[in-house]
This record gives sequence, C-alpha cells and structure tokens, in this order.
Amino acid sequence: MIMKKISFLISAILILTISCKEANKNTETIPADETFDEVTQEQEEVTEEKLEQAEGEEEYPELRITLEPKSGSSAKGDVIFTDNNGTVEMTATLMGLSEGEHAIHLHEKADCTADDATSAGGHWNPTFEPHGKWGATEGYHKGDIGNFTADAEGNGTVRFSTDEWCIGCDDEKKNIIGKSVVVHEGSDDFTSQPSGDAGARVSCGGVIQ
Ligand SMILES: [Cu+2]
Ligand SMILES: [Zn+2]
Repeated sequence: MIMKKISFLISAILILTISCKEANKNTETIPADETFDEVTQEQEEVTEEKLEQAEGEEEYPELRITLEPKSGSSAKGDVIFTDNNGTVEMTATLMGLSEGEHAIHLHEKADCTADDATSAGGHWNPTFEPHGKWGATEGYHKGDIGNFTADAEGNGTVRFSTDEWCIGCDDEKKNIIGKSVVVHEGSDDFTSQPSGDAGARVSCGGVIQ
C-alpha cells in the first residue's frame, strides 16, 4: 500500500514537472510579438535614414559631365556642378591644353557631336544681352564664364559660382540643363561679338541630367 502511494506521488511529481516544462515552453513562445516590434522599429529607422539622405540630395544636387576633345585637340576634362542652397558651384578640371589662357563658356545646346563642336550653338544667352565679362554693367551672357590659365603641362582648373544659374529648376533664364560646356583654343577678349573671339572649340561636354 505504501509502495503504491509512493509510486503515485512519483507519477504525480513527474506529471507536474512535465506540465510545468510545457507551460515554460508556452511562455517562451510569447515574446514573438516583441521580436516583431523590434524588427518593425529597425525598419522604420532605416526608412527614416533613407528619407534624410533623399532630402540631402535634393538640397545639394550634383552633376558630373565629361568634356571630350574637339577640333583635332587632345583637350579633355571633367566638370562638377553642385547646387548649394541656390548657389551653383562649378569646378572644371582640364588637361591636354596648350599653355596659356583659354576661354570657357556655357553654350546653348547640349550637342557636342560635330568635330568642331559647332553643334553646341552659340553662347547660352537667355536674357538677350551682349557678350561680355561676367557681371559687367553693359551686359553679359549667362554662359560667359570667362578665362582660365593652363600650366606648362596643359592642366587647368576653373572654379566659378553664381546664384544666376540653377540645376533643373523651372526658370529657363537660370536652368543649365540642356546646355554645354565649351573650352576654346584662345582667350575671350570680352568685347568681340557675339562670342569674344576665343578661337576653335577644343573641348566640349553636354550638361544633361
Ligand atoms: Cu564658347
Ligand atoms: Zn558670350
């Protein structure tokens, strides 16, 4: 009789232990919701980061173009335009030029297909002013960037910034998209019409978004 009672107790303990373990298992599976919440939170954080990045890109759009040799020259380069809160900054890096002064302009068409780059058309002049030095009271084209100097190795850098340009805005008197960057064999005298008598077009690149 005692033995039976003991075995009953043992079985009871065993059953209790097993059901406890199962209960534990059940409680272990409950936090699944927590895990889901954590994942959702992480995803939200990633989405926010992406939004911040997109906003940053909108504020500072950057445009890179390549200038190809034209008119039998070996002049080439890269131009970077950035729009920083309404001021467009241009940095042009040229190589393969002859030593000395060269004119650089924005021309009216983003078409550099012709061997002599005449396909780029004349200077970009949306305000119908005479050709001149940038900022001159007598007038100037919106493409009249000016001159820069190439060193003895044929390298030159141009830095220019203005709030009279924009990258892709709705104002066609400011929007540089669809124009081209042209570098000339000679320098701009700022007085000869319509283009400063700067000689052959030795390097050209279209400003296309
Ligand atoms: Cu030009
Ligand atoms: Zn001009």
